[in-house]
Amino acid sequence: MSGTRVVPGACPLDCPDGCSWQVTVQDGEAVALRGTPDHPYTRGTLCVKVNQFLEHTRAEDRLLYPLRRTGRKGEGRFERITWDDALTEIAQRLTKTIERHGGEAIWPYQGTGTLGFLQGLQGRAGSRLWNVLGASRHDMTICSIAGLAGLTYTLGTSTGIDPESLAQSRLILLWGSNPLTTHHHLWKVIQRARSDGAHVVVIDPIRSRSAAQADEHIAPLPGSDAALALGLLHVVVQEGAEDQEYLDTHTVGWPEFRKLVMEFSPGRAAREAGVPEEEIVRLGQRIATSRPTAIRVSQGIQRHAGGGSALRALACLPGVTGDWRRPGGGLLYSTDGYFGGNREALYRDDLLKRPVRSLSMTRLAEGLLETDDPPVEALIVYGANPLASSPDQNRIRQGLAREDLFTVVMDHFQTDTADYADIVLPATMQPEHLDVHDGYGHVYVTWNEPAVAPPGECLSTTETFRRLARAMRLTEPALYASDEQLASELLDSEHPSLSDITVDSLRAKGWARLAYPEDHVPFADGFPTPSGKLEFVSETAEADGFDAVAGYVPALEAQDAELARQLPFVLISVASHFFLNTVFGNKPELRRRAGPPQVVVHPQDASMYGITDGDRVRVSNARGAFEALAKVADVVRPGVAMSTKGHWPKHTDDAGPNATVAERDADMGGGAVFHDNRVQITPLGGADTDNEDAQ
Ligand SMILES: Nc1nc2c(c(=O)[nH]1)N[C@H]1C(S)=C(S)[C@@H](COP(=O)(O)OP(=O)(O)OC[C@H]3O[C@@H](n4cnc5c(=O)[nH]c(N)nc54)[C@H](O)[C@@H]3O)O[C@H]1N2
Ligand SMILES: Nc1nc2c(c(=O)[nH]1)N[C@H]1C(S)=C(S)[C@@H](COP(=O)(O)OP(=O)(O)OC[C@H]3O[C@@H](n4cnc5c(=O)[nH]c(N)nc54)[C@H](O)[C@@H]3O)O[C@H]1N2
Ligand code: SF4
Ligand SMILES: [Mo]
Repeated sequence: MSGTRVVPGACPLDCPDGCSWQVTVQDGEAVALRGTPDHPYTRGTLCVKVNQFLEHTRAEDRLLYPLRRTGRKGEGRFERITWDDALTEIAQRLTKTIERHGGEAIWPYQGTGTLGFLQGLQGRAGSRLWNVLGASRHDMTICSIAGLAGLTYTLGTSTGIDPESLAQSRLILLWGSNPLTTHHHLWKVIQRARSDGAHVVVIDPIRSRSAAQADEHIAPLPGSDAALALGLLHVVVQEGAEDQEYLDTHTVGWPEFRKLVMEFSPGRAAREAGVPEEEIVRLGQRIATSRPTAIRVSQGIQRHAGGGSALRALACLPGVTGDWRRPGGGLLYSTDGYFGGNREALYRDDLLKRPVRSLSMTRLAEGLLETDDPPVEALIVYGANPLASSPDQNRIRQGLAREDLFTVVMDHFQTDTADYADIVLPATMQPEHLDVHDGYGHVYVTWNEPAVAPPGECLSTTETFRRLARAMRLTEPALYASDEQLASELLDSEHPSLSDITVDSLRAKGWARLAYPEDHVPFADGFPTPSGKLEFVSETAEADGFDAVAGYVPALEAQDAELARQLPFVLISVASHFFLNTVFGNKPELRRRAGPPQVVVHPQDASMYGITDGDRVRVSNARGAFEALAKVADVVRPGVAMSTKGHWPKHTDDAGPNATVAERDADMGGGAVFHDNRVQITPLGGADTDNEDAQ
C-alpha cells in the first residue's frame, strides 16, 4: 500500500451534476482529486471550479478555530476561543431565548453550501435538534421552489426525465438553462444527441455560453416564457401535430387549455415575448415534427413573479405532443425525487411537540426586522451566506446588526455574514467528513468517505450539533446518532430505487445508479396527480387560488412599462462560470479568472445612456445600489442588463446585485424573484479616473 489509498467521495456543491470524485491520500494527506473515471455521468471530469478543491481546503484564510466577536457587528474583529466556551455560550443563549420566548425565537438558517444528506440541505442537517427545541421551521425558498410548485400542479410531482435520456432526443430546448456553466456534464449527453442529428435551441434573454454553442438562440423578454410556450403550442395545433390519442387517454382539461392556446397566436406571443413572429412559427413547426422533443429547464427562468406558472405551462408542452411517453421526450427540471432514501428518518419530525411557524429563507430581512410573536432572537446560520445571496441586502445588513440578536455562523471562511456573528464555528470540508449524496440532475447516489483528518479544530455539522445537544443537556437519544447510524437510517428504505443498494455496497464502490431501467419513462403508468393524468386544468391549483387552467402570468417589474421609464433595465444576475453561488468567491485563482464584478449592457442601450465599455457604473433602484464595471456587448438584448452572483460584497463596495433585489415572493411556493428586478445604470466616470463624485 506504501501509505497511498484512493477514497471515494462526492462533490458537495449545489450543482445538478452531483459529481462522484476520488481523493488520493498519501501518508494522511490528500494529494490528488479527480472525477471518478468509471462513473457514467461524471466520466472522470470535475469542473473549472472544483478541480482545485483540495487547494481550497488548505486555503490560508480557512477558519480553523471557534471565534468570539470582539468588535462591532459587521466589523470583522474576533478572538479565538475554545469549543467548550463556544458551546457553553451558545447553549446558555439558546436556553435563555427559549425560556423567554419559546423555541420559535430560534431561526436555524440553513443554506445550500452542501447538499449532503448528513451534513447539508438534503437531509435538513440539524433537523432533529431543531425539532426537539421547537425552533422555527426554515422554509427553503431561495432556489427552485416556484418551479417545483408549478410543475407539481401539472404533473403531480416536480421530478422530470432522466438527463441521460436526452441522448435520444431529436430536438432539445434549453429553456432558461445554461448547462455549459451550471452543469456541464449534461453537455456531453447533448453532444451525443447532436451527433445523431438532434437540433439544440437555447431560449434565454442572454446569449449564454450554451446559447453561443447551440444551433439556435431565441431571446425572449425576461418572464415571458409561458406566453412563448403558448404561442409555440398554437403553431403545433395549427400544424395538426397534437397527439389526440395521448390527450384523450393521459390528460385532463385539454378543451379548456386548447382554447387558451388558440388565443395565443404567434403574433400575440411575439408581442408578449418580444421576439420576431417568424421565430415562433419556425420553432413551433420544428416542435410539431420533432419526436421526441426534450425540454431542459433550470432554475433561472422561475425567478420572476410568474415563475411557478411558467413551469406549470412548460410541462404542458410534452402533454400536447405526447412526448411524455417517449424516451428522450418530456421535461427535466430536477431529478430530486428519484432517490427513495428515508429522509423522514433523518428529519425526525415526530420529535416536534407542537406545530411551529415557518420563516422563509428569502425573507430574512423581514424575519429579523419585522417579525414578532415571538421576535427572532437567535439566528444559527450554516451552509449559507445570506448577506451576499439573499434578497434585499441592505435590510438584511440592518437586521444582522441588531444588538439584541444572537448570531452563530458555521462556515469554512469568514464571509460577509460571518462578520456579523457573535460566535463563528469552523466547519469541516468534504474530504474531512462522512456524507451521502444524490444529484438533482442525474439518477445516481454517492458515498463520501472521510479521506483526511480535519485541520485545526474544524468539526462537521453533525458533530457540532451532537456537542451542542450535550451542552444543552438534552436527553433525546436520536440527537446522538453517529454519522454511520444516520447513513444507514437514510438508506434503510423499502423504496424500489434502493432495492440493491446497501451501506456496504455503496461504501465499497462509492456510487451506484438507482434501480431504474435504462430507458425509464417516468410517467408511462400515469401521473401522480389527483386524476392520475397530466392536468392542463388543476382543481388543486384552483383551490390554492390560481387559475384552474395552466397559463401565462407576467413578471411584475420586468413587464412594467411605467416603471421601465425610470428604471430602463431588467437586471438578470446569473451563475458565474467560476463561482458556485458565493463558494470560491474568496479563492484567488478563481477570482482572478472571474474578473471584477461586471454589468453587461447592449450597445444600443450603452449609447442611449452614455455608458462606455470599461466605465465604472452604479446600478441602482429605490432598494439599493452596487458598483460594477460596464461591459458593452450584444450578448444581452436591449433593455436587459446582466451581472453574476457569487462575488463577495466585502471585496467590492460592500454591495452586490442583491442590494437591488426585492424581498418579494414569486407566484408559487414563496420563491425569490432575483431576475424580476428593474434598475438604472449610471456611469461614475472612466475606469481610469475612478471618480466617484461624477454624477
Ligand atoms: N458555475 C456555476 N454553476 C452553478 C451555479 C453557480 O453559481 N455557478 N449555481 C448552481 C445553482 S444554486 C443553481 S440553482 C443552478 C442554476 O442553473 P441555471 O438555471 O442554468 O443558471 P442561471 O444562470 O441561474 O440561469 C440560467 C439562465 O436563465 C436565464 N433566464 C433568466 N430569466 C429568464 C427568463 O425569464 N426566461 C428565460 N427563458 N431565461 C431566463 C438567464 O439568463 C440564465 O442564462 O446552477 C448551479 N450551478
Ligand atoms: N442575485 C442573485 N442571487 C442569488 C441567485 C441568483 O441567481 N441571483 N441564486 C440563488 C440561488 S439559486 C441559491 S441556491 C442561493 C445560494 O445561497 P446560499 O445558500 O446562501 O449559498 P452561498 O451564498 O453559496 O453560501 C454557502 C455557504 O456555505 C458554506 N459551506 C459550504 N459547505 C459547508 C459545510 O459543509 N458546512 C458549513 N457549515 N458551511 C458550508 C460556504 O463556505 C458558503 O459560505 O443564492 C441565491 N442568490
Ligand atoms: S460543481 Fe458541479 S460540475 Fe463541478 S464538480 Fe461539483 S458537481 Fe461536478
Ligand atoms: Mo440554486
